[in-house]
Amino acid sequence: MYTPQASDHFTFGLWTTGNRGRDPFGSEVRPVLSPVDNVELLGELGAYGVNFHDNDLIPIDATPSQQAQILRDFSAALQRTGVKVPMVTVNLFSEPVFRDGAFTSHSKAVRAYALQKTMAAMDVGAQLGAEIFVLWGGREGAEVDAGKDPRDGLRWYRECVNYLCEYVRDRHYAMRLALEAKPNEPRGDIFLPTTGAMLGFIATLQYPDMVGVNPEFAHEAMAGLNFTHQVAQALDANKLFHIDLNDQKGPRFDQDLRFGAENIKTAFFLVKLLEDAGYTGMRHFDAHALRTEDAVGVRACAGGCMRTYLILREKVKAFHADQEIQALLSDLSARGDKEPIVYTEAGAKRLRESAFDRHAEAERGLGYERLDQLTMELLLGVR
Ligand code: GLT
Ligand code: MN
Ligand code: MN
Repeated sequence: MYTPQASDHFTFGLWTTGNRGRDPFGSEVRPVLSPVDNVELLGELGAYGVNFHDNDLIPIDATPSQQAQILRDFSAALQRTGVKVPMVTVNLFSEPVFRDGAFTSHSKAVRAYALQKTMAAMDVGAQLGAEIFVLWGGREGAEVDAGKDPRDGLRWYRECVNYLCEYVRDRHYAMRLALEAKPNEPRGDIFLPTTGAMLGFIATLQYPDMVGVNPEFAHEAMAGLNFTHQVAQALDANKLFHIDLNDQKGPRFDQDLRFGAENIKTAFFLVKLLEDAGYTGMRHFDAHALRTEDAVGVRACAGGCMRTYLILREKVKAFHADQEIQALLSDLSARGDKEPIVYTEAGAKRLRESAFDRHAEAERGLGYERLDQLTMELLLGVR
């Protein structure tokens, strides 16, 4: 029951299962996992797909013939394992040239180079069938507000995203862009720090229909936000193009923990939201094994992400089938009819003249304590 199927659309990044455990205070603890071995691993674990940054697969200084050889080997591994490439992204954060931003750099030459690098990554993605291109602007931001008018940053950001949409259209790529927000790290303050901010920005673009969001659990938790609500807003706007699932212990450095490792109730309501909404996109786990782990721990992390998702999906079914929970919910929905509130002049006049007993309506409690306890008991396995 908890064995991943292709139809579950579980994906990982080369940078997640291939994460070597480096942190700002210590070097790598795990050996290199080649892209080909990584694909084999994901195939064995039952993942649907693999995602990567351009330089996770092709080193930045690779010659054209080296690139061709890497792509041949990688494609052969994909063929052998049946693993797909649903999403590709670009690394616009590691190179020193991007130290003050890529799309938001003061330097027009740097912005142009960022576009060049992104177009090349899009070409690779299109060749491998990727339909989503993620943009995570980790270096787009500031520590010092004297250095840049943030409005300039946003204007340059917009120019670049518009440019990339034009490129995708020109090339007839079946590719949509997904913007990933993060409040901070590596920058002191990253521009467009939350999914809600991204949604506002998307509305200002030239081709808003081509651009959506890739919310990450840990990133919204770093900002102290309710991830499920952020994702709900993205779904409501038809902008949930992709999702990064992991976990995080509150506002601190980005932990990218195994999905469900910390906030099990939020993870449950997130799975419920995705399943109830009929979300058909990829469920990407942007999680990596703890630095304490070896190759066995890497498997435990990736396998655990998928298994927890599937367990929670069963719990969602149990929630919908639980008579006591459903009785409380129907009691809530019985408090008013489902007709939308629509303005008419006559209706507004009637409403203005009608009497409303605000005390009577405010008397009854909502029953949320009981509902939450029942949810907890269901999650804890005693229901
Ligand atoms: C980086 C970041 C992730 C993003 C990746 C995509 S890169 O690992 O921390 O959240 O999803 O660029
Ligand atoms: Mn992410
Ligand atoms: Mn993260």
